[in-house]
Amino acid sequence: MTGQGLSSAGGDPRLDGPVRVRDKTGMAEPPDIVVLTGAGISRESGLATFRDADGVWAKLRIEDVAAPEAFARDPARVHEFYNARRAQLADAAIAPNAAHLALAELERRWPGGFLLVTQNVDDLHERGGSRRLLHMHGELRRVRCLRCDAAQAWDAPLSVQTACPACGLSGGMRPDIVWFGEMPYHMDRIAATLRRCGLFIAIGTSGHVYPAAGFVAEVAGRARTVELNLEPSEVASHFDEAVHGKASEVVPAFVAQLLAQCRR
Ligand code: BV8
Repeated sequence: MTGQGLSSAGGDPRLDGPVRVRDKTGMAEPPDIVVLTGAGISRESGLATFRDADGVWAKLRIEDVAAPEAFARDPARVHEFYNARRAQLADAAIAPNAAHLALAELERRWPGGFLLVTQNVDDLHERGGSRRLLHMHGELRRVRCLRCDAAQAWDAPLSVQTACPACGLSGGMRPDIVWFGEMPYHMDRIAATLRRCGLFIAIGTSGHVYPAAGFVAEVAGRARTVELNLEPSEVASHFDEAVHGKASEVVPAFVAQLLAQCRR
């Protein structure tokens, strides 16, 4: 098979457009795949989900730690919440699981276009080998300065006293996370890719948070839609197919089945 990558304007290899491929027989192209992941894919790596019984929102209120108003009201509390999660992510015990690895293999071997959109702010997809990846809710290991808007990688604790390395001012450093009420990142690129996709796979997400939960409705009827989740999500009725089980089991099995089909 020969292919011709369509690189993105910015030249960022992680955002290369779909690889258009025709096999020797000129058979129809394999569908472009969009995968959406949520906290459930990282659960078996040791990171809590949000809405399970032992989840993050069982102990804390969104309004207190994951909204701009919370940060304006009590920045120290919000910094404490994200500093703890950033420190946990740095723990050697937290590592990509078989589901993360399977998605990276699918990206490498799928002959059609591929994009992984994650709601997760951890870096387990990158560490598992994924490259065509968009973090629509931001990243735990990045921070942004409200004074000069510079964003950068960051692994240390953050506080209101932290001075921005770019502008030198303190008091304005925040986690580079999309809070409730804020516009998610990369929405234009996600919308354009959803318009082209022929296979939409949602993994480990409750279908509770919008706009991510609305993606399946956008593609239903013109793309094959599959939900891989521990249990039916709140938008399960929009999916053509579902496989319920742990991500580390159902995702590798589904990826193996997909790759076997495209080899035929
Ligand atoms: C927006 C921060 C518009 C990062 C997150 C008022 C104003 C504006 C918007 C709204 C509003 N009221 C409501 C909205 C919309 C709002 C929303 O959807 N609210 C909900 C509560 C109803 N959305 C927003 O605010 C979004 N912004 O709409 O902006 C706008 C328009 C114009 C101009 C400006 C703005 C922003 C949404 C992003 C918010 N940030 N988090 C962080 O701290 O981590 S969202 C948060 O939920 C996380 O990012 C998380 O990823 C996301 C979704 O949760 P899930 O990933 O699905 O996790 P959950 O625990 O829910 O489910 C886990 C699933 O896994 C379960 O189904 C479980 O069964 C399964 N599972 C468990 N274990 C396993 C498993 N599956 C497989 N294997 C396993 N082992």
